[in-house]
Amino acid sequence: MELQNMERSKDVWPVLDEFWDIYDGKWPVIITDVVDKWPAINWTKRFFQQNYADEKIVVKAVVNRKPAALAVDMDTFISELDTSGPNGWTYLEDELFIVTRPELKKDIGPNVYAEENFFNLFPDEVRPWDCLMLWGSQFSRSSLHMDPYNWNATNAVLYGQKSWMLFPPGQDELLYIYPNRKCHFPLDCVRYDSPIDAFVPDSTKYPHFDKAQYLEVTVTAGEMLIIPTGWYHQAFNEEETLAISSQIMNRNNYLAVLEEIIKGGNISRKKLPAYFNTLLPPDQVRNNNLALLEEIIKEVKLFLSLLHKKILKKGKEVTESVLKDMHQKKVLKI
Ligand SMILES: O=C(O)CCC(=O)C(=O)O
Repeated sequence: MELQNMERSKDVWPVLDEFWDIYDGKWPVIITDVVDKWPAINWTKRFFQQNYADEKIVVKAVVNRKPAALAVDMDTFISELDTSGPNGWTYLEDELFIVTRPELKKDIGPNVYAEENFFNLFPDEVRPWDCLMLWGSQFSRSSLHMDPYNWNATNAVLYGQKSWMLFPPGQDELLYIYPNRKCHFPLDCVRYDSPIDAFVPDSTKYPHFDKAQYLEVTVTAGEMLIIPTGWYHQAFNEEETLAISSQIMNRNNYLAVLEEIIKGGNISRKKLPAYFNTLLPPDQVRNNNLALLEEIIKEVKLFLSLLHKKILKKGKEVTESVLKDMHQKKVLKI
């Protein structure tokens, strides 16, 4: 059943609290007054061809019937973009391309809706990569999934247009979510994936899917979708589309994120002090109640200090090895 309540923000929100009260961590919203001011809005295919033709990027592919990530030259990827069809498409999904190039990173932002982000408190070794580059040919798409650590996601379209199916929380059975999957990250998490392509669902195989409630929207160049914690989502590129996604952990969803880190087996609940999780609910972190915000930040720091050194060591090793493999054009494990 399609839900009808999806909004684009007005030009400027009167106050940020209104965004936090109504949407953040609760309901998806399209923000129209942020991305059009980023220097990255001027990025073009030509710009990447002229400046990065020989650099390695990571594309999603299927190798020996298994999903894999393949490092190829930017030029090779660009030459494939125009050969896509409904049954074969190409999708650059690269977590490192932008963050490892300061001259590109500086073109992303500012973003007032993501300024409060406790992921910045995470140790470098396990902090989720920011600014995932998503450049897909027409017909390319993501899977139907919920994000790692259950963060709030932002997805900013620089050019092209992207359609979304967004499913409110609490519908795992209708979406046939695979049980007991892990991300296998150094800071591990539960993986929430559906086998269904929500844009062309197979109703014989997944007969209950059509009872699921969803929102469907199209986001165009210069707009940014914010997907709240707990919402399953799938994207479909209606035409060749370049987008940047990032993740947010803030006052409204930090407990959900910490819970996923516990569920990932990284920290035993028993290690946490008794007062953990007894903070006032997020509604009371309003009106610039800085003292309470400070308390939350202290809690998050304490939680992170309990991460075992082994996890940090593994995080460092994995990053180093991905960077090395990329330079050798290897098939990367995903
Ligand atoms: O833009 C896309 O293809 C989907 C991105 C997404 O869902 C994600 O980054 O989690």
